[in-house]
Amino acid sequence: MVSFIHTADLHLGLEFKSANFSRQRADERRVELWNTFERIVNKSIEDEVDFLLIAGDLFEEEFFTYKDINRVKDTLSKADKVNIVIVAGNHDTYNKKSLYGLVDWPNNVTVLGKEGIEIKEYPDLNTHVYGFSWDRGEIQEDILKDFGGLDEDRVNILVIHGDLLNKESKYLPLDKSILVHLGFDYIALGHIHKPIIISDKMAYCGSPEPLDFGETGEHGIIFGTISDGATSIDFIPFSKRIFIERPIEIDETMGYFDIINKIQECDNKESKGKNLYRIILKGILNSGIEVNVSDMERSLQDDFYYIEIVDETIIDYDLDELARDNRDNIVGYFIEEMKKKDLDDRINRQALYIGLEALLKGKVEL
Ligand SMILES: [Mn+2]
Repeated sequence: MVSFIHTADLHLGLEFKSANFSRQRADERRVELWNTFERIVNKSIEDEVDFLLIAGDLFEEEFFTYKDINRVKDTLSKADKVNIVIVAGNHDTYNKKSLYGLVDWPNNVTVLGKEGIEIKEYPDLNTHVYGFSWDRGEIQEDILKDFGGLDEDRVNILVIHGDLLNKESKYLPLDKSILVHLGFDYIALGHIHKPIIISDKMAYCGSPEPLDFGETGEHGIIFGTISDGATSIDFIPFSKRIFIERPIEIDETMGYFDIINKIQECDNKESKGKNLYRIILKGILNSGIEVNVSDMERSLQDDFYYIEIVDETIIDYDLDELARDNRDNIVGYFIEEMKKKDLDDRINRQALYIGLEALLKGKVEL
């Protein structure tokens, strides 16, 4: 039996500058990527797996330094009984300038496939591991077209970073049916950050630590075994935190603190203060209530590790009454004009309310 842990897309070194995080939260997240990487390596030691497969985007070359790659090396050196196979992805390309080439990797670590698909043989484990590393940020060619047959007396594993979901992708489009027919016992995929088990012989493990609100839900690693030609894999949640996007339904009877309370209830007890929340306010908002999302976020900061609020509510104006009361002024004309548009359309409705807001404020000041 051969056992393995499959990870990818750690993006070590990422600075989270594009996220809305505070400097402190961004720094913490960056440290947590490192911690999770170390936890994965430690797990591979504890579980005594034969292989740790890292399918690309281990680090962010834009931010990574020589000291950082040395830290990767030191971390991987600890797992000296684990065979570690790394392939490069589009964020950690392996070319002349690459940090991968500056390190004397320990015996247990192989960075595979610098010049096309490469094979590493592990005779003690009767296993052949194939890998392909990116040398540039975009690849569209069919790198598998000349791929020869496998030695079926061995366990065969492929580690590759590419896009199985989009045939037009600039990020190494991979054809699922072609991959299946190659006959590998397991294909360890990287690139898509959401974990996707494609079959028991092929999976995206996803990013073990999610990077933004595009990566909601559980994130982790894959543990697998191959024995007598049968592969068995399990997804293991492993991230320190998860991103949660939650819609909250508001109605016109709710006051400001009703809304605040409803938001506070989102973070349930056992993981309180741990996860990252995006709350989307939906429904009808009483026209007498001010919702200022940044003020709300600030007042809820102590209840959540991270919270951002998106206001998608519709203000509860009685349009007919407003129009009647303002028959002869600009407010009334504006409402009649806007009623000609499709007010079920969010943009139109938003325009109506923003306009009303401005006109009504103006009117009060008069
Ligand atoms: Mn990635």
